[in-house]
Amino acid sequence: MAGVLKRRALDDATLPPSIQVRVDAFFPNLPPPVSAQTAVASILASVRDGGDEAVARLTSDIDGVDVSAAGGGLAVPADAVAAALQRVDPALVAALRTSRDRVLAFHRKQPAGSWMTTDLGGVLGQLVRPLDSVGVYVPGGTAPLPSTVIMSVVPALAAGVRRVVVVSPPERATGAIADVTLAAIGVCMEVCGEGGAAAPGVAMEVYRVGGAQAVAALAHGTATIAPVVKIVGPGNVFVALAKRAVYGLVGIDGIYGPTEAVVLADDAADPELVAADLLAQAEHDLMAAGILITPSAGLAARVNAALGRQLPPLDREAVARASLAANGGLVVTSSMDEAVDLANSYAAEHVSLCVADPWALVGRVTNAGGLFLGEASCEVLGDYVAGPSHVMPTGGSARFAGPLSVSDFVKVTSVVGVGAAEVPALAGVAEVMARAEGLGAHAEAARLRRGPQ
Ligand code: HSO
Ligand code: ZN
Repeated sequence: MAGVLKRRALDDATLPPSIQVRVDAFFPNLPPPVSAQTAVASILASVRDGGDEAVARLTSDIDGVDVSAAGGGLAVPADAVAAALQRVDPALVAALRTSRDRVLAFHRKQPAGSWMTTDLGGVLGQLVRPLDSVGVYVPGGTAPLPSTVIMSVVPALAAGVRRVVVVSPPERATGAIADVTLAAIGVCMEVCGEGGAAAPGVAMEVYRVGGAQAVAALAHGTATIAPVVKIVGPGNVFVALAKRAVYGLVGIDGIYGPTEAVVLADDAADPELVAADLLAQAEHDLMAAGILITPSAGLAARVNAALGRQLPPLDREAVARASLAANGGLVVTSSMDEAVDLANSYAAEHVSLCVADPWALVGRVTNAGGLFLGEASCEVLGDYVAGPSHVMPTGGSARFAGPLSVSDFVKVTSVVGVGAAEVPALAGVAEVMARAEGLGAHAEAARLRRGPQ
């Protein structure tokens, strides 16, 4: 029987001490210590009641940027997006376009069509239609993630959503969303709008606002930002808690916590590649988890040595080292079966199969946001360009949820078209059940359809 790998819950315990200090500092009117939950509740109420002014005050306090009307406002105009696209490295623009096209092609294959049947009597079926509007949260902070724009916006475009609202925090130094993020928004805009190749007539809007205040603005609406019907995308703990709090008022895709990767490897795996994949995970942030699970103690030792060699030259060595120490692991099991059981119980966002015959394990790894088969299929390809969205379930939610997909951007309406031929029999059933529930009006509505017996 496999043991368990534990992860920390999405609460204050997951906040690095630096953020806990900031929470206290920004809410001088709340009795310390201010928890992330309390801070988020306060932000949501402020924006609900105070609209744009509250958003500007919070953005000034938290991000140090003036987004009031006097400071240029919240909206990022299309020409600012176009200008950023001109400023960034053309090689990046080309890469973003390739990524966009592959992600679009992948999501267009996801079946989400309406259907009708006459096999069950009358006409029964489902209408599957795009959501009217969605808000896409794109994290900013120390490492802007333009890939997250592609991975969240493009599935919405593939689903046919007509209004896509992107929010991302402005950088303290410039007051703007990072150029690389704007460039990714720009390549998505290229396929929208009048005559847009992928999404004709789709309007994209961009606002420079982040954190719980962005989620609040999207959910409640402000004078500048009209409310959306669903909010998607990853973010920090404040974003995650805010999404959880507004769920019901709007839809959400999921609650995303720290990113996590499990590498299942056998003795034949290349330790340099396994170490590289663990480090690619660990460099995300202090809370990211990169875990090797293997039945080979020899491989674990070789990966450990490779980690030691590969860490020092990394730009983000300190982050990677700290997250490996806090949340990483080299776990040696007694067998591959036990390794798979452990991975299934952990239900990681990403599971890489660095084994001789990855297809032999595909059917056995039942809880994973994304499965990466073989040493060539590293998670990093999935992060940027393979095709599926890299927005995937974390925190064990892969037990019940999957990656962001077209199904997140559509709603299903059932269609019941019972005809004269079918109604007597069905109404008879309904009438009996209604009487058992003591619902006389229901029974009568059915009886009138049943007609004389
Ligand atoms: N691995 C992250 C996504 C990402 N990686 C963005 C690099 N940029 C969570 O799936
Ligand atoms: Zn990544």
